[in-house]
Amino acid sequence: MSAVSPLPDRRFPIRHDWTRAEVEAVFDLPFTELLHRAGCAHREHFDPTEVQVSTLLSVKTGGCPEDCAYCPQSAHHGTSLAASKLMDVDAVVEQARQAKADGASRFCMGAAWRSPKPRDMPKVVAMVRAVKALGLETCVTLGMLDAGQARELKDAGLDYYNHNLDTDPEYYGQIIHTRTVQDRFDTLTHVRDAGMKTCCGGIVGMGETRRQRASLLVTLANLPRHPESVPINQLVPVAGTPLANAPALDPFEFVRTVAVARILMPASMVRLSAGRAAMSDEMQALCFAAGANSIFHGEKLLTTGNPDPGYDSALFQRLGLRPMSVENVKSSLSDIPGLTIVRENSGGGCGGGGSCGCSEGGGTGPTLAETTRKRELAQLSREPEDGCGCGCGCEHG
Ligand code: SAM
Ligand code: DTB
Ligand code: SF4
Repeated sequence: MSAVSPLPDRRFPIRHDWTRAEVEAVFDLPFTELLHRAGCAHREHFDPTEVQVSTLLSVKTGGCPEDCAYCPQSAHHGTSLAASKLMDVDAVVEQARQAKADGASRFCMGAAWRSPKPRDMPKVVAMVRAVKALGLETCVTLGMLDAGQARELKDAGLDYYNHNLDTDPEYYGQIIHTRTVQDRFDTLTHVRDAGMKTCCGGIVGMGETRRQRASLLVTLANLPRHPESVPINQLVPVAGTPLANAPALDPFEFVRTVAVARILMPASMVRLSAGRAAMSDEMQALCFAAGANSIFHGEKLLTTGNPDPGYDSALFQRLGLRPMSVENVKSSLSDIPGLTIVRENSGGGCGGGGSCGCSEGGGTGPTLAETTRKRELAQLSREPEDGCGCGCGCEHG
């Protein structure tokens, strides 16, 4: 038996230099291979039996001036949704207290705004302070923010700001006409600069191609900092919206999207977000196996349905999953010491041609099966690997 050599620290480091071709190759992996790799990435940063649980509340519903094609809250579409005013702080706090009692670690408040008006800010700030005082993590999603508004929310104790890119920047103009993707980037910059965590993901099933799904995930992963939370929403088709009759996406394609998000952003919470009510138990289980480790719990999302809370608890029990405590949530992305930051392609490559999802791209090398077998053997026996040092177990240095 040869001497034991330590395994590389991180086989799935934090990278900001993904190319679309590389990510498309990850998408194209055989399904079980993709899930295996996503599972490895997940285990490198998290306990895969723990799922972070958030509860969502619409604090200001409907009548939104934006024209997002997917959204039932847009005033541009003929949905039957009644618009309502910003809720009172006490009523919001009561709901947050209940969410905590039901096991949530984070409380997310959403408003159907293009951006908050100055007159709205004091009430939102009071909501954030009060919810934070309950010992919950706080998240809000209010549309576009300027730098001052972001600082105000940070000072109130806001942990996360949810602001999704929603789709491939090149497809964006077909889904939303009232703002640009650059507006989205600007708000994300203000949120990061104010010192808050970002919750930023997208929607799949809006008629986009796999290439466009890959492009959305590349854009997210190549942001200056990975969003600490990455919601992957499946379109909830709502009558009256332009996407009401969008053709349903193959469930395996949704699971693939979750898996690729996990590989690209290994230390982020990947949230199995909207659309769970339409998913089978088996599909949700596959999403957890693919690295999803966060959900919305509660009978409603913002305006549409979510699985019954009792049903979710039973599913967790059947799958051997448990809610993540607030303390463990805090050990995500920004709190892990010593994460490798790889900003540039290091050349040479492991031979996976980028398809193994490791930090080394390019080159020619062993087949997928060889790579996988060698990696598993290396893990089991902890014998020295004759690979490239990227940890993928290949034979090219
Ligand atoms: N108005 C703010 C904004 O757009 O940023 C915050 C609220 S908005 C409803 C938050 C997110 O909900 C959107 O970015 C989108 O990802 C998601 N969403 C809205 N309608 C959806 C639908 N029908 N299916 C899936 N996700 C949806
Ligand atoms: C996110 O990405 N998904 C949530 C949350 N962020 C705010 C919203 C889902 C909304 C689904 C449609 C609705 O219920 O209105
Ligand atoms: Fe308004 Fe947000 Fe809905 Fe777009 S997604 S219409 S910005 S509430």
